[in-house]
Amino acid sequence: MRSVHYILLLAAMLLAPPQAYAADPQPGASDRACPVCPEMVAIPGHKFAIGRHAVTFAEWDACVADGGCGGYQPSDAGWGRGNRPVINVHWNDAQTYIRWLSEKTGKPYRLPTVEEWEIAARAGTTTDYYWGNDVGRNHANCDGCGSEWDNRRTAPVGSFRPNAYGLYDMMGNVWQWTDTCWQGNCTKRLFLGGSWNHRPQDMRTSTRNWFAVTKRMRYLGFRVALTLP
Ligand SMILES: [Ca+2]
Repeated sequence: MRSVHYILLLAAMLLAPPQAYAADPQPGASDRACPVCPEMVAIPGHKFAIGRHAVTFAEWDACVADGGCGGYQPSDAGWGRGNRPVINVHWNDAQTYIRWLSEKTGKPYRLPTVEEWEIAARAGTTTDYYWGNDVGRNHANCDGCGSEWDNRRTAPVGSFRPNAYGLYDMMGNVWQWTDTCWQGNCTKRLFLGGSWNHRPQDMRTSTRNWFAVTKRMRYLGFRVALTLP
């Protein structure tokens, strides 16, 4: 079944007309500003787009190879780079990537606010998880999600079904930094989404966590946002 789904998905991707929101953003339209730039999805009813996936090691390493990101090469904890979400990046590290991406493309990339992140994660749902109120089995990667990566390591991005906006891994896999300061103190920033190493309930958007902007963890990454005209 999995391979049939994959082939159908591949066919749909190949046959679908290219969509670009550059001139007139349509909700759900996606765009990639450069070959190594994150694919961005326009959120319906709002003037922002957000990454379809968390920023990957491949995307981070492209920044480093291009002379950006302060030359910092985060450890992958021995799990592999490529299509896995970048980890061991603190909030200030994320800003170096965003600076590089914005300069490279001339577009105003940034981290999403917690409010934007929640809107994107919920995708119009009011349930605890975007797939329902029950964590179920194999909807995400967390400590108790029923995936092969549970409580062991990150999964390659896009290993689970996306939410209704076509966003992958908005719950589980890695927590994701936001732009929002902790109680007005901007030396700490909020992050959401839970991780491979945390309980199912931590993936709920009502769970907001925070760290100092200099804290690097192997369960914490980020996803970029983009203000649309
Ligand atoms: Ca754990």
